[in-house]
Amino acid sequence: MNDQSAGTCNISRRSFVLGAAATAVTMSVSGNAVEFAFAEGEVDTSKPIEKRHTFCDMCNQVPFCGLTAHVQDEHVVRIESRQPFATGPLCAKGLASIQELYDPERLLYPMRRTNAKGEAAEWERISWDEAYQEIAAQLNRVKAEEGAEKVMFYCGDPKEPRGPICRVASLFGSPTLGFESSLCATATQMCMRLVYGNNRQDFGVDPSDATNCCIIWSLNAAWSQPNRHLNFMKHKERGCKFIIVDPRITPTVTSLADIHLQPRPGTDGALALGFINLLIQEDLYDHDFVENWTHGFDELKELAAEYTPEKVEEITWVPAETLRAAVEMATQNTPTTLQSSSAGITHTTNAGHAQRAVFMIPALLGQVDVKGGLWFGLPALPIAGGATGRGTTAQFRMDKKLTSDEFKSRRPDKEDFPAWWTMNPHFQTAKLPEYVADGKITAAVLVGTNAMIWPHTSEYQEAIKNMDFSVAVDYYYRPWTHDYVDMILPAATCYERMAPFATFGRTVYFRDPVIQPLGEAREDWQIMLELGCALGFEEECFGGSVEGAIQSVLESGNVGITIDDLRAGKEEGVTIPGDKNVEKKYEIGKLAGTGEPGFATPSGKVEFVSEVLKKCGLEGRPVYEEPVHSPVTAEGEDKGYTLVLNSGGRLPYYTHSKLRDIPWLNQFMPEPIVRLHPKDAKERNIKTGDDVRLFNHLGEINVKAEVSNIVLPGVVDIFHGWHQANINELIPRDFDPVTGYPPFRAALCEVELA
Ligand SMILES: Nc1nc2c(c(=O)[nH]1)N[C@H]1C(S)=C(S)[C@@H](COP(=O)(O)OP(=O)(O)OC[C@H]3O[C@@H](n4cnc5c(=O)[nH]c(N)nc54)[C@H](O)[C@@H]3O)O[C@H]1N2
Ligand SMILES: Nc1nc2c(c(=O)[nH]1)N[C@H]1C(S)=C(S)[C@@H](COP(=O)(O)OP(=O)(O)OC[C@H]3O[C@@H](n4cnc5c(=O)[nH]c(N)nc54)[C@H](O)[C@@H]3O)O[C@H]1N2
Ligand SMILES: [Mo]
Repeated sequence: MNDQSAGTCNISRRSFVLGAAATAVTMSVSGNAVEFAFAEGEVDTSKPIEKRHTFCDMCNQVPFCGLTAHVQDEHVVRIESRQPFATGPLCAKGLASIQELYDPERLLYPMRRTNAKGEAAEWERISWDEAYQEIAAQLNRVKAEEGAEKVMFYCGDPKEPRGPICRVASLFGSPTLGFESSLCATATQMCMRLVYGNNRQDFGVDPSDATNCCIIWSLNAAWSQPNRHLNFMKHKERGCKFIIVDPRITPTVTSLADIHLQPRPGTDGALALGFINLLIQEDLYDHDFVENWTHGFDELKELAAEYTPEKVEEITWVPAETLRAAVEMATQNTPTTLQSSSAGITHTTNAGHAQRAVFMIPALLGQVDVKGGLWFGLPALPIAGGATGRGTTAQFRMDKKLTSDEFKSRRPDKEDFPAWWTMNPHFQTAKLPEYVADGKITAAVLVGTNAMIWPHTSEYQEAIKNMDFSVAVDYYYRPWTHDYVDMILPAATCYERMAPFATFGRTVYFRDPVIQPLGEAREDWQIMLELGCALGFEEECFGGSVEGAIQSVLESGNVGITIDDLRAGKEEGVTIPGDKNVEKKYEIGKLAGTGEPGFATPSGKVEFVSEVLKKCGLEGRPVYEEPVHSPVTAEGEDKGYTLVLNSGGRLPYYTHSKLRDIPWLNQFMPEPIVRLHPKDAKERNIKTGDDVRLFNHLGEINVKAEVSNIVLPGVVDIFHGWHQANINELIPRDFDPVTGYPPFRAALCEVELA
């Protein structure tokens, strides 16, 4: 029996779901479709089959890829890419989603823990009514005795439930609203806002037909968003040049790169300053733009001057000549755009400054808000919701309250991460262990949460274990987390839910559930709305009705469409007319939000020196700092590990801690693998297929070795989220002061034969 002290995970007990989802099945794949029969043999085509649409939920780009299900007798018997639809085709994960829907390991009933935390968890099935009553009683008790802010409302990677989570947290009165985005997209978005004042260009801008050069700085869409990669390929074939900055030789590099800058992980800040320095020293920057529309140029110039190509080579391992060639390519082939990502650069302790330095490049190139360059979109539809509330509006989420200083002042991250606190409606969860230890958080609602995503996971497990009460909502039992909670609720998958709708630009697609939820699973929106009712907000939560909530979103968004219009437009989507986009909106007062020319930053200009950061007591210039701290133990011993631990580079068939048990996907990488360069492998006498120990001062895991030149000598590459080998146990809890991000991509470790 497992003693369930923090840092452990008992995977042998994964099969305890109270009731299997479906009986045995057979499957066949044809083209981009998958067929799935319930009895032995083929689907019975003599019986009526109805096509119904949904959006795939196998990764976190939700609701995003269109999926069409063929339904017979209320069973999904075949799935295929939805057409016509804004995105597609489905990837391997999407095609395997049918195996998740009918996975016998799915959670299907609410369950309550019957023994003390710290012992191996035992569970009993309870009714939804019992569950809601107990959760409401516990949360209302904490609110009455200690204050509403001590209840954390948290949502992990799933993006779809975030709107109603915001609403319920706000109604309940807790500003302690957390998202997995505090390790993901938010840092990049913050940096974009710090430099340009808004996020209309998100993480950068993909190439359009006008683009002649595209810099992709740390994005591997070939594996993380394959249908987006198809678009990059289209521009490559047209003749657009590509500069790719990535420490690995990914399929994005091999299929697109004219120039590959391959830095030591975590050194992007120095590389970007080197790029900037060359633009300035060789007088390749746009003088007009810099003079009229930027703030802090002289300070940037002085800072960057230290980063000569030779010094940059020393720090980053990128040859001086390759950097020079990249600068030449970017300046000789305008319009030039730049696209970055939600991970990669920001997973280091220098995240905020490094990502800002990268984003300053298009401004120096004079490529701001021009077609083919860093072209700013129009404001999103009010019902689009953004990452914090897909398919909702600011009114629905109650953003006014969530973003007010008065409400936020009760948030625990205020002192630790002042820039984050200033800019975001959700708190930086990095110091959750400290907040629980200090009694600042004592209860939690954890939707789609896996503690494995956090650095040095055991401290977060311990925190969840030490809360007075916590309830999780998930598809599966995740031992790393659920071993430490008091209650688990079963969530309905994308085949079984209605909300939210999907928005692409001005086009909105709606779905009705494809089939009824299996067992007693319920959709996340319904769970949050019903919980809101149980907490005393019956009217504000529409009596628990998802349709009522969607109707309210549409009304508050004031976009002139109803739920009936969306239903009627289910095939082609409903397109809402909008304004025409024009170039250089900053010149005509269409960007700053005040009607004045300029940008929505404190200086009204593109900020090379951030006034927001300075006001928060932080460095305003994009200074570079070494990301890799020598791992000194608590006792002061320097272990001298030299291999750079680069963890989390996406794999095409897994999403974070998910999908390892989906047979069609698991075949591609059945066990965790660490990739090492042949030179490092040889020095350690390691061959492909060997069992190895990967370790540092924080812990160790056992994995298989793969000798590969995907990485440079001195770097190892490993995916996160393996239950049996959680790499995050080895990631130190050192946090970037601007964003609060940990060094997932640039810790240190050693590898040896097991
Ligand atoms: N070492 C390392 N660690 C990382 C990263 C890295 O690159 N390296 N990346 C970080 C990043 S960018 C991210 S986004 C995080 C992601 O990390 P997580 O948020 O943990 O992501 P997942 O494992 O995809 O999902 C979490 C849980 O949500 C459940 N779930 C999935 N969909 C739904 C749903 O619709 N409803 C409900 N209720 N539950 C659902 C899953 O079953 C799972 O248990 O990991 C971070 N951690
Ligand atoms: N199949 C699949 N798709 C996913 C996900 C998944 O888990 N599985 N997760 C989704 C999520 S939550 C996210 S955030 C996105 C992320 O999407 P991407 O950013 O495309 O994904 P990654 O592979 O994490 O990182 C991109 C590249 O950054 C490189 N990189 C690593 N360290 C550094 C560094 O220090 N500097 C630079 N310049 N580059 C570095 C990696 O080698 C990698 O090739 O993917 C999404 N899509
Ligand atoms: Mo992410």
